[in-house]
Amino acid sequence: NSKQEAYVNLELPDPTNGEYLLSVFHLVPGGKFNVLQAAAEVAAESSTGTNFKVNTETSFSKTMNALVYQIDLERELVWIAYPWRLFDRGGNVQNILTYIVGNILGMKEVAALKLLDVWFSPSMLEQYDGPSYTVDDMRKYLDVYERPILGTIVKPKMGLTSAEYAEVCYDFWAGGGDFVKNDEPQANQDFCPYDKMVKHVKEAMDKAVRETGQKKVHSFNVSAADFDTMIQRCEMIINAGFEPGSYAFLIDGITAGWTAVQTLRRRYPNVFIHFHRAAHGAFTRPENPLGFSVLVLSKFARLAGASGIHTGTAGVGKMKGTPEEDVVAAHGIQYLSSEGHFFKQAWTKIPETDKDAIGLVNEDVAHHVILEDDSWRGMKKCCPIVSGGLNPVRLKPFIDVMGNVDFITTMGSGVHAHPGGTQLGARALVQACDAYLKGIDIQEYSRGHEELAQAIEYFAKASKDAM
Ligand code: RUB
Ligand code: MG
Repeated sequence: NSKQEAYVNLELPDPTNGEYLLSVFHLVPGGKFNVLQAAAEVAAESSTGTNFKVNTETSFSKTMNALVYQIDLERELVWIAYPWRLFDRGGNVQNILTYIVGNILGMKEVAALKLLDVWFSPSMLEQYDGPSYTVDDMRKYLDVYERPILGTIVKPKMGLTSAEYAEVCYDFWAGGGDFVKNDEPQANQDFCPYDKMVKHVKEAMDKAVRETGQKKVHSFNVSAADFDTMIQRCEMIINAGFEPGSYAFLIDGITAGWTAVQTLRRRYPNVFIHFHRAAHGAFTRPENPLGFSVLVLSKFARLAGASGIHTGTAGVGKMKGTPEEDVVAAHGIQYLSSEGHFFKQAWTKIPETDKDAIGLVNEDVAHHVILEDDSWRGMKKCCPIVSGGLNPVRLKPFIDVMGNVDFITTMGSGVHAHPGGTQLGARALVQACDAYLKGIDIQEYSRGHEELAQAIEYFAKASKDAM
């Protein structure tokens, strides 16, 4: 049929020639459609088309058609190439998602449609910001290297006054922790006004820095109803006198939106932009047949310029997640080159003038390792933030599945549920990390480290009770 003629080309000569954003979907057709028909409908609706062929097409508009270029019937997979000239100029991530995970997720023609992986061509990467301030900058500020950055989320999630909130921050920092984040709903509640929260956190941080001689970071939720309020929150933090480097801006990127993420990245290139992802489960959970993967979400966060995004605990914590999903996503955003579920993505920005010189213009680059170590011209890394039901006992098991320590971890209950309170909870976390670094089993290390011993007893028992 004409839909298939226009939107399917199983002989597309070179999908990696730089003109396309490539994608892989898991697709199960709905109703009476076969895979190819459903795939053609998906390609049409997510690029130039609609359900009927329209008379207003032009010869140019047809060159913007997305093309189904590969199908695997057994695995129910469909590969689609999107000419990236479709997308809004100016590095707009929101616009891409409007196409490729837009109307198509609601179409009758599909019973299952999940975007599993995407590949950005080097020429496309050049158009997007990527991160500016990275975890490496945060490490420099904190003077913390070769171990995870140890953080907490203040709990209870809501209900503390600004002074009580700041006291919890102080306790965590005084106990040796590096990083505190607002829980994502923390905003301007009547019982905890934003301006007072900021002021008290500043005092708590100053005190903790004075007493410990260590730098500390606080990540403030700046998500808000509108642009002006979001910016006011950022400015309030900056004007409260915090040292540059000691504050991050947290944006709940799915509920607040990609425009908010990119606004922060562009306005505040010298601030760590912390992407929290509340609601992602609606799209990412494997049992949901519709949506997109954690890897796809994470890759777009990097493209948009988030300094870090939550990537999940790979099943070690309380959220559903697996190493296949969460660790692949974490590696996908922290390295310059990584194997995704289907595509190898090399995150290299190639200056216009160099392209010919290194012969990448029309070459198949998807399977090449391009200038891997040449990080100065690569798109900068985006830091995995690992959180959700972790506690000191689970630090090492997580590092083992992650395979590296280049991440920020935030443990809420894992710190504040410690029988001795937040400060001892922080010490237990630091001790668990020390034990890992020294290669000593935490059980053994806990002899002589009282706070860790208490944490082991409490959290081991608590997780047994929860079984
Ligand atoms: C975790 C928490 C975060 C979740 C989000 O608190 O408040 O919002 O980590 O999940 P706690 P994810 O440490 O007490 O469980 O990181 O998977 O997006
Ligand atoms: Mg939270």
